[in-house]
Amino acid sequence: SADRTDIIHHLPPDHLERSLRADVRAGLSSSPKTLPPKWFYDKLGSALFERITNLPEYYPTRAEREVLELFAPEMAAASPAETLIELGSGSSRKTPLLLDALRDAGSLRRYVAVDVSDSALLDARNELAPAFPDLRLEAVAADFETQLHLLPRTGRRMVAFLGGTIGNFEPQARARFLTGIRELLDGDGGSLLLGTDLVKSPHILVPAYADAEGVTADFNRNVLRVLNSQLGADFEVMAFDHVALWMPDEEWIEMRLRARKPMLVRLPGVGMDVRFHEGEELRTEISAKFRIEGIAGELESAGFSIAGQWTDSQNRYAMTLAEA
Ligand code: AVJ
Repeated sequence: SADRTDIIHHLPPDHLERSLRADVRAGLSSSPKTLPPKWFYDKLGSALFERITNLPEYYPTRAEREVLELFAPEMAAASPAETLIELGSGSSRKTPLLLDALRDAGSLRRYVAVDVSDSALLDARNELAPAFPDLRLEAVAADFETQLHLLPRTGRRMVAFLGGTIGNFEPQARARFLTGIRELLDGDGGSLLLGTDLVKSPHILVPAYADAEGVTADFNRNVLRVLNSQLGADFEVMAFDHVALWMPDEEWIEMRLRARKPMLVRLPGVGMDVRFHEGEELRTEISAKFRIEGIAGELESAGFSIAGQWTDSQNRYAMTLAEA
C-alpha cells in the first residue's frame, strides 16, 4: 500500500477468537463469575470509552493530559529515547504531547503503537502521520500482556503505558508484567513511563465509574454484546444492572454486572449454557488505584530505578518515569 505504515500482525488471525473463548470458558465457569476487561473494546466499546473520557465524573484522562502538558518536556529530557513504544495505545489521543517533547529533546526516530484493535491502530496512524512527517510510525497488533517479547529490542526505548490501564491487572499479574517490561528493556536500555490513578475519596472514585448519564453502565454491558456477537450467545443485555464498588482493602474499583432475574444463557461458541441466579454478580473489571510510594516500590521490585514522579495540580493522578 502507499501508506507509510502497515499494521504488523504478531497475532495469528484466530488468536483473538481463541483467547476470547478461553477467557469466557474459564471466567463463566468460576465462582464468582468473571470476564477480563479487554473484551469491552470492540468498535462500540471503544467509542463508549471515548465518551467516558469526556464525562464530567471521569477525571483520569483529563488529569493525565494535564500532567503531560506540564511535564512531558521534563520526562523527555530525563529519558531521551529513539523509539517510543506505547502499550494499549487505543486512539493515541495523548501521544502527540509525548512525541512533541521527545522530538524537541532531539532523539526521537520512531513511534510504535501496540494495541489489539486494528481499527484503533489505523485511526491513530491516520491522525499522527500528517503531524509527524519525519517519524517512522509502526503499528503492532499484539496482546501486550502476553506478547512483550515481540516488541522492538534495540535502541534506546521509552515504553509508555498510559491511562491507568495497569490498574486492570491484579497485583501478581502486575508484578509479572512490570518485570516483563524491564526485561524487554535489557540491553540498550530505556525507560517505562507509567500512568496511574491515585487513591482518593470514594465520593470521587465511585461516580467516575457510575456516571449520571449511564455511559459507563452501557460500556460495562457492552462485554455481553461482544459475547452475543462473537460467540452467538443470547445474553439479555438490559437484564443486567451496572455495579461500581470501591473495595477499601484492595484499593480498587470493581465493576460488576448484576442479574436482575434468574437466567439461563446459551453460549454456542464455547458450547456452554450458563445459569445466573437473581442478584448474581459477574465481575467485569478491576481498576486499581495507587499511592505514590507504592508505585515506586512496585517498580523497584521489578528492577527499575525511579527517575521522576509527577502529579496533576489536584493530586488525583500520577505519572512515573522509571529506568530499566
Ligand atoms: C482504560 C482501564 C484505564 O479503569 O478507568 C473506564 C477503563 N472502565 N470506566 C479505567 C474504564 C470504566 C479505564 N482504563
